[in-house]
Amino acid sequence: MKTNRALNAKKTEAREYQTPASGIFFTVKDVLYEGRSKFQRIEIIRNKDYGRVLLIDGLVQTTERDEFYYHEMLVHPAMASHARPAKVLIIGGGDGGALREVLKHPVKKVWLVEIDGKVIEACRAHFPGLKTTFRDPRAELVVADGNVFIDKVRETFDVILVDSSDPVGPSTVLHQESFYRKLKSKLNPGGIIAAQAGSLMLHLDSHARKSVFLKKIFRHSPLYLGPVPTYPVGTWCYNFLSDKIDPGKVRTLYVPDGLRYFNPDVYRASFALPNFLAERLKKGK
Ligand code: AG3
Repeated sequence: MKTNRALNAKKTEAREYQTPASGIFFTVKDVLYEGRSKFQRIEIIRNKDYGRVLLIDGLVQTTERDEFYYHEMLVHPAMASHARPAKVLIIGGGDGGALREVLKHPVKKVWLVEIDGKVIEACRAHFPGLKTTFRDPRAELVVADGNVFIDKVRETFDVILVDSSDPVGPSTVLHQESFYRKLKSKLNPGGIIAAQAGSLMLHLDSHARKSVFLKKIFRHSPLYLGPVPTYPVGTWCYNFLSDKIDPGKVRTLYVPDGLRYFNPDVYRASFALPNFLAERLKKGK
């Protein structure tokens, strides 16, 4: 198995090559965790500007400084659009950030299905802000492959959130038609799925390819955007998928107190797409 390291040999710097020719780097204050699981290489370092940074196979997954941009935008558009989300499923998201955001809503139960138990352990140990989240009695942690879990699970859900990695490499399956069909079969009437969809600039092909099949599966399948400073090119895309809820027509949003990024204006603005993306989606593949 080939895995990429972010740390250099002297462990003074961690970098992600976003393309072979450009990327992002962090100087290292401390290395908090370095390990390899059955699935991937996990590194947690500390940086002066971004605090703790989690990298998996050399790709930035989350940083203390900007994780709320991503987690609030992955979770709240779907959760706030649903009048009463009681049962929620998160696929991926072993760092616990998405779980923390879901738990800000009055949900009954949240399942978090992460393939790699080592990611959960490492984040629990080294991201102190997330400890209590994992202890919430409404949360059930399942270490399993999301794609297999969804075949077997008997429950159905009001909201499903897909907090995967990029639409290339090991989590490719979480960006395929068959997976979305399975997710839909586990969605309650009126349910909503939100999925991280990749970078605005780097994953255009993937957005175009996915939009073709998502349109066939869901009545409403808009993409929405949000900034994430440490992800490739800084702007990130998410899929909003539902048969019932059209985000353009939602009148009441259920927004928990104390959020740092998300609010009703951000919600509305996030569905506005730049021309090059809208045109590409219209063209399909
Ligand atoms: N999920 C999305 C990470 C994608 C980042 N891609 C990259 N750096 N090339 C991260 C999990 C956060 N809960």
